[in-house]
Amino acid sequence: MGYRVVVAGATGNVGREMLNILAERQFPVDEIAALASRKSLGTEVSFGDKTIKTKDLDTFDFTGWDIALFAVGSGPTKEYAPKAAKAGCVVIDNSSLYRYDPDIPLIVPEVNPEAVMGYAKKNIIANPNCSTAQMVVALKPLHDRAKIKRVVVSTYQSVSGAGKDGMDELWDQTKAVYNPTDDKPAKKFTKQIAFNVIPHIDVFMEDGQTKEEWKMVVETKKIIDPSIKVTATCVRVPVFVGHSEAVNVEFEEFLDEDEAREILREAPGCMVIDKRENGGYVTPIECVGDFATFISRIRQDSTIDNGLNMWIVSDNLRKGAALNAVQIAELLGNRVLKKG
Ligand code: 2RA
Repeated sequence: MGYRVVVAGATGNVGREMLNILAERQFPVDEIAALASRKSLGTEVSFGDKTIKTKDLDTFDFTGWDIALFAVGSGPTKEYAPKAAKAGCVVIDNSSLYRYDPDIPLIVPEVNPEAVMGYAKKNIIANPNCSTAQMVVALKPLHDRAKIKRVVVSTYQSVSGAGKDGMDELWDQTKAVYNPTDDKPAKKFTKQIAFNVIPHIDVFMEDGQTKEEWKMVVETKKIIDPSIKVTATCVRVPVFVGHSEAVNVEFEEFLDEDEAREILREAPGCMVIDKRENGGYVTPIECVGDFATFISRIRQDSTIDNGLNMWIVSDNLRKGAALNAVQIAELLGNRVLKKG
């Protein structure tokens, strides 16, 4: 006995990965429905070795369906997620719409699985921002050992975080550098992204942070511990898939780099690749398609008493979005919606 599962936003980067990962992890699916906007109606998407035609999100009846993975952005989520939840279908939403609602759990299964029990308040669970998810997977086991006081993070975020349009823009601009006649002005990003980096993701806020940076602060507090101070600089880089983060952590007590490395080696969802030699670290191109959160460059920060530096890399479409959502569905299945 399995579940009747819906993927809303099935033709987008994240929606397609949700279908791939449901199949790869052999999630117990009795029936699958792939939903898209009217303009993508009928588009065929893959689910394992099957091909399924998308149905219209606008007219879909969620009654009798168990779980709906949403990857449609905040606007359509606001319109359709409550409809699904009211019909008794548990929504796992990848947009930022519900992440900061105190009545809706924000979950990274390796970090705060117990929060899944809070789903019933609104029948909705929120998936964190991609840049937050990979970071908290690495931080939680260290926090449990030496209590984190402060985190300073700089991100190097791939263009796939901005969707297919972001990937197309990098591709087109890169070609145009060699074929000026192909030149296309920046549209998705504020400046040229090919051979460039842009210190601006999402909108600017009153205090000079961008909303992407604010998300990392607020979500880390909600997922791990509200006492942790976080400051972030989020940067878009000319990489197709894979977010990287340079993370500096200050603890309440001293944590030796070797002990930290051993803790991370044993931690759920983490893969430590950390040798002080050529190539002894992970780069984003190597994480694509993998489930793991990779940690490299673990070293003491000798400028403060209890500090560590590290490099964290993960596939932003997987652990940063689709994989985390499927893992929440697994958690729901194992702890709440037991079947069969
Ligand atoms: C980005 N984290 O990378 C945002 C949304 N996926 O653009």
